[in-house]
Amino acid sequence: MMLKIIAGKFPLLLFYTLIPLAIQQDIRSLRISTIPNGQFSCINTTCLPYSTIIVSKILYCQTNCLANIQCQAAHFHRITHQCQMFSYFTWSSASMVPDMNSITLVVSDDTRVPSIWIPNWIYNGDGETGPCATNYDLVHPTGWNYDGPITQVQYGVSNANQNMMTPGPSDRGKCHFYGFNSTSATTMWQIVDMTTLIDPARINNQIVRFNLSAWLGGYARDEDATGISLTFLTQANQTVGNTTTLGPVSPAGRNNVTSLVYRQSSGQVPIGARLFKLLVTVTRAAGSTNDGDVDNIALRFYC
Ligand SMILES: [Ca+2]
Ligand SMILES: [Ca+2]
Repeated sequence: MMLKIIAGKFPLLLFYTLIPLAIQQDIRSLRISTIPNGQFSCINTTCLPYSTIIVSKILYCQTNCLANIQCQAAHFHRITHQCQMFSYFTWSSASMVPDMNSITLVVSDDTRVPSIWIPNWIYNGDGETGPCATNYDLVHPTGWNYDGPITQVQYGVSNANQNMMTPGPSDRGKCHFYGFNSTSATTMWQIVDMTTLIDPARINNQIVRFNLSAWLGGYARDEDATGISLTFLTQANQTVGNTTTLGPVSPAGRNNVTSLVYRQSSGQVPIGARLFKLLVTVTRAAGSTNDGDVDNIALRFYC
């Protein structure tokens, strides 16, 4: 008999606390997958919790779910501290809705194929790794390939549009990316081999899905804008499947206000895909500076 938590950070005490629960109920070996910043919703069926309780921390949401054999999944909300427990959950019947205040917990037994959920496959998607410009200077984004002067810049830098008060993500951190002084478009990209953690057979069985999200924006009525594209590649670097895009967000798309707005898209990883290319393009259309901005770029896989 064994009980494991395969993701998330939990005190070692939890391991010992939960073993008696497993023994007492003589349940099978269990594991809990934690899905940060995501709330599941059912695609084709009514999806209501069988029980909702208020707990002070996520740990208690986990223990309540594990203590009840009926509980297949739970959803913990960081603000309301609501712990909703569900008696029915399958990956094929659920879709994951990004919500930075939510954590989804999924219980499965060890005999099942483990689910995949990697928190974020984009390195430094939030601009918080490595240096960022504290003045109107060029600082290339850490961990990204780039073409042109795309810059990792601190919120609040004069001439760099976004600050801590402009509309955008609440978890914006200190820095974001923007186009700086490029005369036309400037880009940054990452190419990542998915098979380091995802079995290619699961991709070819069409059970691996993705969710791509980012906060895109710009300056007032300035038409400079940022767009993102996600392309899947074969082992031979040939494009496979459709390209998924976010943005670019026009001034009208952000109500002509200097801001970052949330965009996301989900889909299925196509058969034959082994790598992905995530490309960010910041395009100057007006004025002397390239005022397209982006922060919190995230790509997640699940099945
Ligand atoms: Ca950031
Ligand atoms: Ca401009």
